[in-house]
Amino acid sequence: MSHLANDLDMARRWLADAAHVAVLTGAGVSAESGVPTFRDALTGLWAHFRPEELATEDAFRRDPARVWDWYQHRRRMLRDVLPNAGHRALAAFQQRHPGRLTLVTQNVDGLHQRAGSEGVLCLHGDLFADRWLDAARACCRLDAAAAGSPPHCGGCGNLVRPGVVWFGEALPVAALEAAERAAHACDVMLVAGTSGQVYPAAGLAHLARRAGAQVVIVNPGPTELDDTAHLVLAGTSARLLPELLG
Ligand code: BJW
Repeated sequence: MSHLANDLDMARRWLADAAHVAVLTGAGVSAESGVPTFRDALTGLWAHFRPEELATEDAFRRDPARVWDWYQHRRRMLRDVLPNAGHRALAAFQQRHPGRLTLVTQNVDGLHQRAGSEGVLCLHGDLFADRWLDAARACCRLDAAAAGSPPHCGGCGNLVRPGVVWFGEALPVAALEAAERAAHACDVMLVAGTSGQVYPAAGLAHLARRAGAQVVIVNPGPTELDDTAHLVLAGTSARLLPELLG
């Protein structure tokens, strides 16, 4: 039996025995749907920017059109993609084992939900949601925003921004607290398709490990969390998640 087959076997046994499984996903789980990972999304026109230069409030205030156009480009790209076998395996496991799996995602693409996963804890927001940059005044109505790049309030000029969590912004409290509870309570934490560079999301793997869970990584490349894991399964999520959870 190969090294990977042995490790897969062990992870499958841990999952079979686990009363509660927490899963943390990142952009890599959508790669096989044709969605570039977060760091790979910086191609073409945007290739010379670092993520921190686009995904921050400062960047948006400095050049709203540039940042808005980057998000519109990503929204358009997502219209034509479908969930892949990795998303589907997670949703199917949850359906077969109600209450046993909590899915926490850093992704903003909605593909887990479209695959049928329920109660997804979205730590970094929703790419398709809009909200106001500054506190909404009486004149600010999203359904009546004046067209533009970005759209704006015709009354006061407030700008529309994507409903995602940028660097330096707080994560949604309820989702983060529920994710921390799941990481603390799980027997196995599966970490799939994330570079593990961004906190507090990456901290969930450390939390789970400290609380006694087996931590299993699924990723074709090295991650910042490899040293925290009991098992690192080198492979893609569309291939390995169905094998682990099927
Ligand atoms: C495959 C694959 C295949 C390829 N199958 N895998 C502690 C220490 C140091 C710094 C900090 C800290 N705590 C907080 C910080 C600061 C900061 C941070 O973490 N900075 C680091 C860069 C150092 N964190 C924050 O600012 C967070 N906020 C915060 O802490 O607030 C505090 C606060 C409290 C109270 C009031 C105010 C403030 C917010 C972080 C928000 C992150 N937002 C983004 C953008 C979302 C919107 C958008 O999409 O545009 O979220 S950044 C970006 O990174 C995005 C992602 O969700 C996130 C993670 O990226 P991910 O998913 O890991 O993607 P990649 O591209 O990095 O990796 C892809 C992986 O897939 C790779 O490993 C590939 O190998 C793999 N892969 N193909 C499986 N087929």
